[in-house]
Amino acid sequence: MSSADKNLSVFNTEGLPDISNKKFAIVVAEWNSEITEALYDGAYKTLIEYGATRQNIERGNVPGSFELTLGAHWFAQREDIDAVIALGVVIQGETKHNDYINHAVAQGITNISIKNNKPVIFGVLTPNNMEQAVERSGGVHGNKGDEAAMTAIKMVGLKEQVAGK
Ligand code: RBF
Repeated sequence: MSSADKNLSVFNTEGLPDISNKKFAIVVAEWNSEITEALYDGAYKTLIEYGATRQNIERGNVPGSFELTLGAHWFAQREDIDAVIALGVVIQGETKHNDYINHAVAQGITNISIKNNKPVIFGVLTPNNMEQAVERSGGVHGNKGDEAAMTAIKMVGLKEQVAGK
């Protein structure tokens, strides 16, 4: 399926790990908050739907997507946290900053994921306009927050598999 047709809320759920004792942190950018709140709702509900408990999901806010890296790093450094989900939206065309922000955050999230040896998920929408953002935050293309949460769950499972647990 091409990425343009993909529904972000439809996934293969075979072999998911037991996450009832796993801790998740969700870091949410406040910029474009009408979209990022919808991403958060999707991520939270997906974690709960697949077995996480409410007390094992923590939330932290950052002003904009650029700050997601450091916010996520602080959570990722905590030993009790198993995975971090970083949520933001940078609308291309609205700002020349988008390239810098997107690249910096993508690179930053990759770095802190490796540095902390745990999943840190890039749940940042990079749509061309607000309409596309709405379509991907609970609209016709599903919700990027759902997909980011499912990615976190799958990576937690893979880490256990590789560790032989
Ligand atoms: N943060 C976002 O999460 N999404 C954006 O689309 C976004 N656009 C920005 C455009 C400009 C011109 C500036 C200066 C900042 C933008 N930010 C955006 C905020 C950025 O991630 C960060 O919070 C600020 O740059 C910190 O001062």
